[in-house]
Amino acid sequence: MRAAFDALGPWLHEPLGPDETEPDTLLSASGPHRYRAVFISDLHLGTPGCQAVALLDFLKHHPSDHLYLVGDIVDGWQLRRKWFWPQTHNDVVQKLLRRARKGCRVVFVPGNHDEFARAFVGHSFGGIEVVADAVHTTADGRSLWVTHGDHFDGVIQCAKWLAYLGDNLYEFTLKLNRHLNTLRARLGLPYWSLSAYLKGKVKKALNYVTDFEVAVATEARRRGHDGVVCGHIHRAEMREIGGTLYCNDGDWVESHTALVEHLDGRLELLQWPAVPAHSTTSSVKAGASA
Ligand SMILES: [Mn+2]
Repeated sequence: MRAAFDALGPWLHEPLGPDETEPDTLLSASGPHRYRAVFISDLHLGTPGCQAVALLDFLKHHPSDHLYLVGDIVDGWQLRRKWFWPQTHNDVVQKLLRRARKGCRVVFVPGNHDEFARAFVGHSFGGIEVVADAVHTTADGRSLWVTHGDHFDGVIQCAKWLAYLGDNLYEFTLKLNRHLNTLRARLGLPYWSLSAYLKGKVKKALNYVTDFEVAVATEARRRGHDGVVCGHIHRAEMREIGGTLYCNDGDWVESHTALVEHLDGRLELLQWPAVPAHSTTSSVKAGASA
């Protein structure tokens, strides 16, 4: 571990200069694979949890035409409580600015932890556009709605109340079940568990992640898009929900995950190692592309 850390030394401690500590060959055919778009979120810069070193390494190896920063990039909530800003976090910001300067379209969609940036929607900082939400059209013509996703917390809070009511309803069904089966017994019918039937449904209603995913995908469809790219819940995922493509690009606190679009429009979830191994990225799971 120590050796790996020492090996990183040179570029850990040497700030990425304004000009170009990285050779431009990185962008040539012999360099790393080039992507059409990269989506990352939940970096939480300004907190000790942010895996800035792994992120710098990932960015270096994934040049792209578009880069979407899908919210919770800088953790304003934590910074207000306790200032934490090491050199590596500066390096990330410099890297993002440099990428914009080099012709990559960098779009920043603020999240709840960097909601201070929502006051600057419509402006741009050093070429980084700040927008409330975005629409990305893939090379194969799919329309993806790009949003952080925290606005759906309210919807899910409502869903929790419904689930709570559902729970009380469950108590009621237990009673109803007893009466129902007394009646069924009198009629000579076998026992049937209404409560067991409903229990599964209530359990499902209590599943926050599922609620979030369904709520976001439903709104994307309502807005007329083929899919959605979001973050917020720190859970990378890509799957169809009711005919809408739901993509969550994960986070850079625990999972080091990103969503990428290949030049042909194919989308893929990538997981990058915590300690840079300078190897190829691995898919989060087999077949996690669409
Ligand atoms: Mn968030």
